[in-house]
Amino acid sequence: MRILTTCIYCGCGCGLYLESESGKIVGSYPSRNHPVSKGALCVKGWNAYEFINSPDRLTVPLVKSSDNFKESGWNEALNLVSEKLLQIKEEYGPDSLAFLSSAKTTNEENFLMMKLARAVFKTNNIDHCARLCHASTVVGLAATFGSGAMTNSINEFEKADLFLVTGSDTTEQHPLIGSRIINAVVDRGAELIVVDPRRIELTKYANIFMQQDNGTDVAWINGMMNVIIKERLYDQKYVEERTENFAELKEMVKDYPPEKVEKITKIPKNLLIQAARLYAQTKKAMILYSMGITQHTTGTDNVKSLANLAMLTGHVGLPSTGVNPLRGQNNVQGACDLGALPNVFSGYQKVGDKAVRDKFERAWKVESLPADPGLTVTEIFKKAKEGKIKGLYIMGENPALSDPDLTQVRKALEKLEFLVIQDIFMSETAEYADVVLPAASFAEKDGTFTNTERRVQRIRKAIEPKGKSKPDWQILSEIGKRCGYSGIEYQDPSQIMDEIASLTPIYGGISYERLEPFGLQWPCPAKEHPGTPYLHKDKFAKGKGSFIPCPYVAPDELPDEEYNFALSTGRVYWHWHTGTMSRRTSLLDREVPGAYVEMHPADAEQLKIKEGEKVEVSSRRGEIELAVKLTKKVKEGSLFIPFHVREAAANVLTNPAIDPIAKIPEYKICAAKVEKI
Ligand SMILES: Nc1nc2c(c(=O)[nH]1)N[C@H]1C(S)=C(S)[C@@H](COP(=O)(O)OP(=O)(O)OC[C@H]3O[C@@H](n4cnc5c(=O)[nH]c(N)nc54)[C@H](O)[C@@H]3O)O[C@H]1N2
Ligand SMILES: Nc1nc2c(c(=O)[nH]1)N[C@H]1C(S)=C(S)[C@@H](COP(=O)(O)OP(=O)(O)OC[C@H]3O[C@@H](n4cnc5c(=O)[nH]c(N)nc54)[C@H](O)[C@@H]3O)O[C@H]1N2
Ligand code: SF4
Ligand SMILES: [Mo]
Repeated sequence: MRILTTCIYCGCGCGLYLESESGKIVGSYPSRNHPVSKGALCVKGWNAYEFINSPDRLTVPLVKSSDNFKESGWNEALNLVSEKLLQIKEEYGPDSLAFLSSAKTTNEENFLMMKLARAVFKTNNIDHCARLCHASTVVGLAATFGSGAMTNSINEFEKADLFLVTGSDTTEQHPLIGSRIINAVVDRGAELIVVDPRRIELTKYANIFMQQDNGTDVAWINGMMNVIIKERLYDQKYVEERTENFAELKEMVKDYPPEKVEKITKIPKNLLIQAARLYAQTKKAMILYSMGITQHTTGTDNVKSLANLAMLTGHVGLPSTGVNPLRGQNNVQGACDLGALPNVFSGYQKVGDKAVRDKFERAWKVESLPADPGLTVTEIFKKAKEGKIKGLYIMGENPALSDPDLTQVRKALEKLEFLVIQDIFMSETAEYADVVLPAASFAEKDGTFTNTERRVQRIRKAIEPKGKSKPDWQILSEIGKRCGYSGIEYQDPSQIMDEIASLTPIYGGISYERLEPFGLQWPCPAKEHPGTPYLHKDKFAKGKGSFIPCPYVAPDELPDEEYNFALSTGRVYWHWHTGTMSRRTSLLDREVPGAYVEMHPADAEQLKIKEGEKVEVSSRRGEIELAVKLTKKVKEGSLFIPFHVREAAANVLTNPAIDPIAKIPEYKICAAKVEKI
């Protein structure tokens, strides 16, 4: 039997069929009519089933006693979790608890986790991996445009005349979007500008490739605006009618002539001028970006600068234009939309707004909801290490591998009085847990995911949960009930969606019935609303678009004499983050079986290092051993390590310094050295 569902891996949100035979998933196949994937899948989509059957799946609850895990019944485990969390709340106060929600789980499950944190435990300490990912997008685009989501849609790529891609290795990380770009360039002659410190696959198709130093994005973006204003190539009518603060922007970018930008970024000034002219003079021009822009101590400034550039040229609020953050996890857009963030309820409604709190208090039948914004992921671990966070509940995240500066993260996990992990596998983080709750996988439950273009789509149950595992929404609801709260009982996830729609204006018109067959794009405020392919038509979500001038600030840690390389981290096509799923998929693991560091051949020659040799890479925070991969993809003086492999975890090295507003860590540059072993 084949059931139509949505891919569990990336934010493209491809449609796929899971094929089951005698209660087991045996294959995954593309959907021809799906509006995003149109009959294609990448290698992860084709193989998005093997891990479901893995013998390593968690199938029973586990409770730790004297350093060993013992199998337990659900009743015993759920009672223990509820009692212990209530006890910590009573003894140390609600804000000694924290919750990490999950961009791997459904919208309904994220909504329930934030309901549990806020309504039952009375804390706003709830966050998730968006903090490590697009937190700078959420605040940067909200400040400039009034909405922190991708402005346009994937299908609009087909009519675009230019793509400016920066900090996104699109063909590896959003493959089905990457192939749309390549098709537009090859079939229709669309222009492509790539700005990336690495010579990524897309550079082969680019008209202009600008290879800047890591962490210098504000400078080249200001430089492009300098040229555009000087040569009067900006959209004066648009700027006058639809934006505010132009004078301040103009004044600030005067300070970024191409000669100066070349010194900061290493981008040849003539190339920058050429790129500025081309982007400004092409009507249907789309900006696409991802982690190379967001994961910096200046991540928010980077995002605001791209928004400034797009508004200056009138490239927002029209089809095939816009500022398009490519969201990473299958449901990270949804986890943000549903309020798994410390400062907002679902639909970005602020916890500090009394009218909003009143609305949720009435609907949830609770006396009070907390008003002060809670802690972010990065702050939660800091406070845990200080002993101020005592209890942590993590659903579907693996911070013991994915957070920066792992030595400190692991100290924080050890210090906790009580840690609950709800996962499908025994992750590295689960090893620190007091209780491990086995969750059902995406193939074993109903729900919805929201992809990068705001498309809310169904996932559908194809088989029964493995062993005694349960869907996350049922587990959360059981915990709530055991804490004495009856307002968290549901027969079916569609009822949770009805509650979401009643409380969340951007999801107001969404119901399971209306999501057939391929979903709806929010904002969808009413039952008869068709959904919204692109945002900010005629006016910005916040009224006038705001130019926010951002001067260039250097990264927190730059190479020096001792740590002489600029180390950047990221991903490869074949693997998924901490590898819990992709390393349990034979084909993917065969293609990339272990850890490696990319190094330029010229650097290797100087250090007398050969292809495949083992080296020690170290930073001020730790060291790892891994093989060298020689490639001209990285610049001389730079290194790149995919962070997927626990045996040589890149995050032992990374810098935990954060952006002051978005609190996102600087994963994309720190100082490191390499030694032959
Ligand atoms: N195969 C696979 N796909 C994935 C994922 C995965 O784990 N595996 N994860 C998903 C998730 S959650 C996310 S967030 C996305 C991430 O998707 P991407 O952001 O595309 O992936 P990254 O490898 O983190 O790095 C992006 C690019 O930023 C560039 N870069 C590094 N430093 C800088 C800089 O200072 N400035 C600029 N402009 N660019 C820089 C890198 O060279 C790289 O090309 O991928 C999603 N898709
Ligand atoms: N050095 C470095 N570090 C980074 C980054 C980087 O570029 N460089 N990128 C950062 C970014 S952008 C991101 S998004 C994070 C990702 O960091 P994480 O979210 O911690 O990484 P994942 O491996 O995706 O973890 C997801 C977990 O969910 C589990 N899971 C899967 N399905 C389900 C389910 O249905 N229910 C439950 N309960 N669990 C499930 C998986 O087994 C896994 O343990 O990493 C960040 N870390
Ligand atoms: S592009 Fe993303 S959503 Fe599509 S099949 Fe590949 S991993 Fe899945
Ligand atoms: Mo991400």
